[in-house]
Amino acid sequence: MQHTIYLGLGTNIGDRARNLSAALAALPPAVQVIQASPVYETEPWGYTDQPVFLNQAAQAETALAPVELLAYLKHLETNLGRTPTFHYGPRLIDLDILLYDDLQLETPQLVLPHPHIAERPFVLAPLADLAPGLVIPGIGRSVGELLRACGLGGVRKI
Ligand code: PH2
Ligand code: MG
Ligand code: MG
Repeated sequence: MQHTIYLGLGTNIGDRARNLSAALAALPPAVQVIQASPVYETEPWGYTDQPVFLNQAAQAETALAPVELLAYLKHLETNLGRTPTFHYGPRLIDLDILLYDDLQLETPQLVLPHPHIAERPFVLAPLADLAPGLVIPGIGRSVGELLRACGLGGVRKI
């Protein structure tokens, strides 16, 4: 059975545009991309003393279960050249599961929807380009509403 997912992509090391396109190209066949958002340049959030990011969102379909999808994305990050840094630190590529159908899940490994989805303009802005009316499970507000509430501070479409 196919599931609809939304992924958040982020990068702030190396050839950032190339990292995003390499990640999208590497997702199939297990993850089929339906649409990818425009790319945003975004100020670092959480830990600010690091280079600016490029962020993007993608809508995709997969038959993988949530924890399988997480393992697949981690494996892909490593294959694309990501090496471990510190919490919120610089990364060559970050592939986060933002939404998985309308699933709400809380395990030590994985929380869905993504726990910070409602407060991060670098996630909401590209997501709003794909699905402004999508209501976030557990929050009950649409992506567009959440983006208006948190504002576009620190993000610009490139
Ligand atoms: N990812 C982080 C921490 N901070 N800031 C921006 N602008 N974009 C990110 O993707 C990002 C971040 C941890 O995943
Ligand atoms: Mg992340
Ligand atoms: Mg991540």
